[in-house]
Amino acid sequence: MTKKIDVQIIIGSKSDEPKVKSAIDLLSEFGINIDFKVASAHRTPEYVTEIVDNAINNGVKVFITGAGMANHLSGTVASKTVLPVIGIPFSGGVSDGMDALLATVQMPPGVPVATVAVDGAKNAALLALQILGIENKDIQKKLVEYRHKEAEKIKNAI
Ligand code: RP5
Repeated sequence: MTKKIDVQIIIGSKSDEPKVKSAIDLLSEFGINIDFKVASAHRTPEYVTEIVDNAINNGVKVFITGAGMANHLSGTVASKTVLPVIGIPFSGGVSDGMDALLATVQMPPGVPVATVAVDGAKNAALLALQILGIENKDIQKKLVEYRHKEAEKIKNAI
């Protein structure tokens, strides 16, 4: 089935779902067309390829990929496209996410993954919005409003 996709989100396991929820919520709040899938670079490599190809055919502009442990999902997706890939290392595994952080960030020269913090789903969504915002002034405007609102929350915290 064909549907316009702006951001393709892929996570390595259903068990990762709560860790990506904040990204899905924020992108939805901004009215972004997202597609969300679970697929593993190790357990379902062909399915990862299928998702990437389908997203490209449907106009995707940014990928967000998240996995724990040996997060090869982000690098694998990055190897299949020249579109930006934002990788989220998930907590768990060795030193609660250090393994996934290194697996995500330590890409060899030539195939970058824009890596956010361990469990940094919200920043992954914000970075995706900033990328989409380059060509879309409405998104930029909403991002400025979002920053102001967040700043107000801090100022009013006490
Ligand atoms: C990774 O292994 C997944 O992204 C998940 O974070 C971790 C454990 O996966 P499950 O055994 O819960 O499916 O590939």
